[in-house]
Amino acid sequence: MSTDFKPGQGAPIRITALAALLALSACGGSDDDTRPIAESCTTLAGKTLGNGSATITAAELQAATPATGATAQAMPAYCKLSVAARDTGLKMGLWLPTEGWNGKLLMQGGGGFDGAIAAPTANLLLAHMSPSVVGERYAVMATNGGHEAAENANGAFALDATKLQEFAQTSEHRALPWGKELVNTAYGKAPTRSYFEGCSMGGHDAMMLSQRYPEDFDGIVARAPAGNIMGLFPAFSRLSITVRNPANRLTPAKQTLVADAALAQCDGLDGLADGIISKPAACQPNLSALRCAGGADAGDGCLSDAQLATVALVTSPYASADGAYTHPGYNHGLENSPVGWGQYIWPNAAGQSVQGGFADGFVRGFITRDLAYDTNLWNPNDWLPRMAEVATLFQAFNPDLSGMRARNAKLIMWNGTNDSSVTSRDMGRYYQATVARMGQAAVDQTLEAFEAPGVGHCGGGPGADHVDLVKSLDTWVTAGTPPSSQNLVQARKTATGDVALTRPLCKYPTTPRYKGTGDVNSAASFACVSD
Ligand SMILES: [Ca+2]
Repeated sequence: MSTDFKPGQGAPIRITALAALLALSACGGSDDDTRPIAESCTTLAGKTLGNGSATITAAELQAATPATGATAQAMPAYCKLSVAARDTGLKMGLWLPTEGWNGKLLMQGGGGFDGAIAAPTANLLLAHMSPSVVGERYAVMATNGGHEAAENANGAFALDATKLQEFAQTSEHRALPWGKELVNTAYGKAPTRSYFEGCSMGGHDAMMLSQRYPEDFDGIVARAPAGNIMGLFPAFSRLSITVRNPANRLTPAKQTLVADAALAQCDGLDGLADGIISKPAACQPNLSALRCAGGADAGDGCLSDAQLATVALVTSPYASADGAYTHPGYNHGLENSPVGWGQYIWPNAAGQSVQGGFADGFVRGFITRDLAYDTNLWNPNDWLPRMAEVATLFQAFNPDLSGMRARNAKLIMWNGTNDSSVTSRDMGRYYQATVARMGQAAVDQTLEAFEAPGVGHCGGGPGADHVDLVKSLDTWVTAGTPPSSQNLVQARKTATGDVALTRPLCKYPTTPRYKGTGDVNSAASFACVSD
């Protein structure tokens, strides 16, 4: 006999028993008491939740793992629940610590075009995950964004209006109540706080949740926050089309000419020539000395006019004809690095860049809805009505955070200054827009933004990229102390997990400046300055 609730039959005995248990747990015991779940975990498989909107498709116990050297922290034992929506492709994973749950729920964002559920990780070298999520034993949940990765090529999933909507906006908002319900079912207690952390497209989702669904989370961490997604993709498109032409590309030697020129003119602006450009806004290097005589390509010792134009295009703003979609361009720095411009901008041997792969998917699946469309021909200005339709779902650049402000919820933004996917200039633009919209005092209660100088997309590079922003967020939410008052430092780690250098986490728009004396690898030798 099914244990599912059937309308008109009254509640089955199991649910009555559960209600009695809940009542008991509410009346007796200390606040720290939660129901032990190691034995009940696997019995949850097959049950429905969300008033029948979803099913628990699998429930399994995952054993704890010990710390491994300096690179992997200890992983607690989890009850792992897999959930699938009954009506769409939306799936969710939920990891419930079987012992020592800290009473809080954290949702992780996905990346790229999603299509997979990101498990909590104990890898301390993955900069885009706050280690306290595992170390402090949060219940962790994540979604697949509403579709499977097999549908990502050419953005094909976006041909389906429901999948487009769930990916662009609603997957986390829809799944969160399932996570809260299961936490309550499993532990007999609702989470005391619910947080979100995401990077890249997960950072986009963090911004979407902040603006459209401010009731959902008590605090949000947005790393590489791609909220201006409708400006990002046209910028991806124009750069990827440009570098498909071999004449517009830079050999590695030419990339290094540009990188060296940028360092020569910009590295010392922060008081220390350390390979880290900490004041990207002030870094506008003059590259005229790199021009080949006559402007035609004359080998690796100089740049042709076409190559100089490519560099200028990378760092220049974009705007659609109607001004609705804009992008501020990318910062100089790491022009010759695989974690800088080499990650998303420079193409492979076939002429395709990572930006190009995502732009192709956006143009084909989201905009033209033609999976064979020749993306080299795409001009956003020819597609403005469709851009507007998609923007309604997808864009997350509204500087009005009054919904979060009203609930005293908190938002932390973080972006590497040499991210060649999500430009940190957009984080600065967004921050300034919130100040213009809400006023500095209200923004200070709701939002703090941080640049990570010399850091690429979600991490990597010569700069300091590791900082536990979830821990900082939790302190802000529960104790009222904003991140900028927590004396936080970011660290760069070696491949074996050792700290190579630290830098202060400077609240935007301040930047770290070397004091002139002291250990150049220590954050204590730097001050956050506004000059
Ligand atoms: Ca420097």
